[in-house]
Amino acid sequence: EEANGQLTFVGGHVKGVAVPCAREESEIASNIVYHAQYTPHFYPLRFDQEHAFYAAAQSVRDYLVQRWNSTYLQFHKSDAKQTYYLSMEYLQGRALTNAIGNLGITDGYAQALKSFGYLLEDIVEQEKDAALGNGGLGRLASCFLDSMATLNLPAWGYGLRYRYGLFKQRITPEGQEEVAEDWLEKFSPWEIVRHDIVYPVRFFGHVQINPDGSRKWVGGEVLNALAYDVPIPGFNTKNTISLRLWEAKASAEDFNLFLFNDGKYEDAAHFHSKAQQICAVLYPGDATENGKILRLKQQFFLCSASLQDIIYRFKERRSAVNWDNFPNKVAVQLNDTHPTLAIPELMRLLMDDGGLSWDSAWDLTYKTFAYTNHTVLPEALEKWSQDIMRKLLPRHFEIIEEIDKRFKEMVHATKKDMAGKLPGMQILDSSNPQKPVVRMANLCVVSSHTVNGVAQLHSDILKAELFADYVSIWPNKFQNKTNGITPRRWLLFCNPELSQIITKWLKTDEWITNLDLLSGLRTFADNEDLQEEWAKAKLASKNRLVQYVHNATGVSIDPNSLFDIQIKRIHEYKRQLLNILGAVYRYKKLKEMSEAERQKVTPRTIMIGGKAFATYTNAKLIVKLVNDVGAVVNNDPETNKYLKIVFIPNYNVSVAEVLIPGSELSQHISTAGMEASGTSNMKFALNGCLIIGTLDGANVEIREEIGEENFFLFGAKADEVPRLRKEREMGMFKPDPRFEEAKEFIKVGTFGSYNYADLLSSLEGDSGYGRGDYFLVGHDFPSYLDAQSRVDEAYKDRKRWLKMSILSTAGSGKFSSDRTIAQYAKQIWGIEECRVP
Ligand code: T68
Repeated sequence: EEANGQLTFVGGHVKGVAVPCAREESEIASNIVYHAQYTPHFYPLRFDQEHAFYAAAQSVRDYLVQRWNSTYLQFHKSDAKQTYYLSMEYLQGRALTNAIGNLGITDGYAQALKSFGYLLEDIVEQEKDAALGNGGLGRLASCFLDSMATLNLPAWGYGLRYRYGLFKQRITPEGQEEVAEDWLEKFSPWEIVRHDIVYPVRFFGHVQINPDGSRKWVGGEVLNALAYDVPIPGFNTKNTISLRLWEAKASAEDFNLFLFNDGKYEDAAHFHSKAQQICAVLYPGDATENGKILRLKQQFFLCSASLQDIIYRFKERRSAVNWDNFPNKVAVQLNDTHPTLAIPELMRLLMDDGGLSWDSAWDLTYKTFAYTNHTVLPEALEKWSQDIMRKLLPRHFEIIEEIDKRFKEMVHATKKDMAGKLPGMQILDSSNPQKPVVRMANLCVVSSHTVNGVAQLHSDILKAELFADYVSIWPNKFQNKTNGITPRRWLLFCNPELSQIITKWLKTDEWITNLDLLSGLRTFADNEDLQEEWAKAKLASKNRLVQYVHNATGVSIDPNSLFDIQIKRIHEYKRQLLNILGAVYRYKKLKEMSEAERQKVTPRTIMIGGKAFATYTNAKLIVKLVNDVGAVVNNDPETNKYLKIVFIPNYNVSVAEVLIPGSELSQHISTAGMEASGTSNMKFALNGCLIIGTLDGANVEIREEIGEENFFLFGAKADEVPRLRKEREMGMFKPDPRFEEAKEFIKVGTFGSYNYADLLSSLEGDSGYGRGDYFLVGHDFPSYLDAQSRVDEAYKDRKRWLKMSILSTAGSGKFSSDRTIAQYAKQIWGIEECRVP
């Protein structure tokens, strides 16, 4: 409050006019004050941490808007070929640290906020995670956007603006509870609504045949797609690309005033409520028919709006439309099969709106699309009921039938020897007359010029198994693009201590955009000075993690114990059960030891975090089991100096940013052949964390890069798995007594009264649904324990451990998403740099 009785903001002392996009501390401070005053979302007499966050974020947005506009203009003027990444999911996490870091204004913001009495660390904590994704697939899309911008590539992302993203996980005595997470509660300061970018999207209706034989989709319900842009800044470049998220809207004309005035409020707003349903939640449960239709509507909504926008931009950039040029200007990447409907939608737009013949439209469509597969799990391969598809999208169903028919004709005409394989290859599968389906992966393979897997082993499995028959038809269609992660978010910003040390020892910070330079650390892996600095940085991160765990769970953990972490979606194939059974065995042995024996044991803190899909019973039981085990173990005064087991609740991107820098060992222990790639393995290795893991997904390549002596390997190999399953079915499996001991210790009620017999029975029996240990936990258990003993031994030798840790970081260069995206750009998309001067 000033002397004249006027009320003013904290920071109101800052003089000078707001200068958007300033780099001076005092100007930045003015900009923050400006936004606090003139972008009024808050009660004006309050300038608390939350208000400071929103004002700061809005001032940062000014830079982004300016750069976004220059980038758009640059792409427009150069008319470069542009990639459009279509994904139903983006796991963006928080944006403030990343934005100011990429713009190079972190210090200015830290200083400016300090002048108001705030710490930047506290202000960034105010931001809610944007969690418009489930897991690895969504986070990969977000890392890719960061790399596309940083590499100055003409590329954009398209997605959906879900009102509620991934649920918040609450842990109760019953286990996991899902709560809707309102990331838009206050509003998101990063998105810019584009009221002038609106496209109609139709559902249902019927196909009209015109006198000239052409076809038109008419009738049904029409909703509008409205664009929201989230600017994505590149690192150390002006280029700022866009993540365009679509929201569904009904038009004013669809609001029935007559019904409303008649008191029928719900009927009056019928279409408005239909529109709201589309973007209400990420991955609506699809157990019911309604749920299935809604999910398919979401997918089509993304595809139709995005393709209309792509075609609009193609036309905007030239005076006369020559469709032949379309694939020279447009590349579309399908992030798994979820956006497959973009294929028939482009066919429809080209033929029914553009007047092209089937052959021309097909030629352009084929040259436009490429498809990335992220899984070989049969239950995750999308199949849509033909009945639902015909009803919701009658014209697209016709087009899919025609694609299928022509594919079969082509095989009969040119690949006669493959005709016998058509039942597995064709798109429409009507083998079960009760439930005829459309196989989306087959549609993608048949209609795309390139198909890729996400790690070498996975791509090899695709070629040898899932897509083997297609390889004989199109031997050159299949590629590998090993996943990557952005080193900005996953090292530079989340682990500033380690980043500084790396820059100091490499004498350059160019590793930030050329991650292969990390290999330069190998020379110093034995250097004691580096090792001491390295250990100090790790301890600082561990201490931050100790604080975090205490705040989140109330459990105190010892920063001198070995921090052992497994964080990922809870799934039986990822084998959190193997981890917890190993932990239970460790606890039992500790109980049996004398105190003198215990003192020789390497103290451990095992942390497990992850969300279970709401209807996945066994995954939810695993969450409960970990919590129940932790409650007993952590409160056992005899052993809790040597072992703690903590379930980290509500695992998400910003939690990962605290956990990964503080980790020393991380577990990537899926049944070989089942994890397509994994990407957190790359994040851990990059942060100097050692890996215990199977030869699965990208683990194989990580181990190659960092050296087998620096990787704790165990378990069956992918090519042994089918035989092991068969032997099990034939009753030939003899479980290790230690495995039986661990299970028994749970069954007798050591960890409470809940009866885990149902969960544990999945590991028992020879075969059968949910039985017979499909994921080979029992088979791999002894070699897992063995690898864990090697970990304990290695940790006792501090110098050796530090060396291995340094070599992990040094060998992580390959796993930058900059490398991955550069390969996509060159080998799939055919696009080149287009840099804002
Ligand atoms: C993951 N897949 C793979 N799927 O499991 C992982 N699925 O190995 C890989 O590293 C990652 O993709 C990136 O390539 C997923 O995350 C999903 O989230 C998903 C979502 C909806 C439907 C099916």
